[in-house]
Amino acid sequence: MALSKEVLAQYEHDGFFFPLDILSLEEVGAVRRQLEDFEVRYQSHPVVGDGEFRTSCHLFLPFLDELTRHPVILAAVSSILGNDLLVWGTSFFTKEPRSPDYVAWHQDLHYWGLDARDEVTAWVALSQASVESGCMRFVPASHIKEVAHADQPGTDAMLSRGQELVEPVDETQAVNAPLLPGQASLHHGLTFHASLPNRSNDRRIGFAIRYIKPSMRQAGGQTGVATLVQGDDCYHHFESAPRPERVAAPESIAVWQHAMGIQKKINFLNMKVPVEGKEP
Ligand SMILES: O=C(O)CCC(=O)C(=O)O
Repeated sequence: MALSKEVLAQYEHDGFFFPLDILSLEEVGAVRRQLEDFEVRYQSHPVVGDGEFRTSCHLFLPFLDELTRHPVILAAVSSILGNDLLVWGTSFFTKEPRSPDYVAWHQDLHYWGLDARDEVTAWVALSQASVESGCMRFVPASHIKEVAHADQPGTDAMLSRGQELVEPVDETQAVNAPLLPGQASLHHGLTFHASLPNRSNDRRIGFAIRYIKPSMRQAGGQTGVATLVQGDDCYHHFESAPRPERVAAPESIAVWQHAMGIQKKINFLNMKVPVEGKEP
């Protein structure tokens, strides 16, 4: 369903909105089971094993490709970006039970080398995202301008570069965004957001889907890879990714490797401190 006028106005003012009901408990359980089955079966895989798969694995996992096309998510995101939608990338943010992993305050678009701001992330909770398990936190109305970031890589920082805002955030302004399994939040790529460690006994699993308008371009002369999930792409600014037909088929993994190569280059373009093995 499209976002109501009131919700849209709230999103435009705050730069985020939650919760949206996307999957039933049974449906989200099935997605989580498929994911965890994949994690166990492929943990020693030379290419996608050991956490490497967590970025853009919708390119080789059909059940996640399906989730990026969920009609409720597409209707909500279309209310903001219009009918034509590309998925530019996806990321799993998985915090193991009682793990110290955290996400520092940051703005997504600062790092993605895109030439405009027509981007929305749908962050889908595949397990409970509570204050205890380290749900997302947002600063309302922070998406108005881009601000300076610095790289502070640390072992528990989940972002690839340990990127964080240079100026401290006024934590009293932060809004927690707790979600039940199967619910999602939406946020704009310039909204300040972060999350604290998981103090619960379950995994906190978030699947972030990055939607853009096809008119966007990858800046810096790069041609990114993106998937048309609704409407038309009359711009062809991105290489189009085919839909995966079965789990981890070699041809889909090849597409993913190609896309990851480009994405890493973009994300690490101005990298000062090398960090291996983390998500872009
Ligand atoms: O899952 C988190 O805690 C952070 C997610 C995030 O930074 C994002 O989706 O852009």
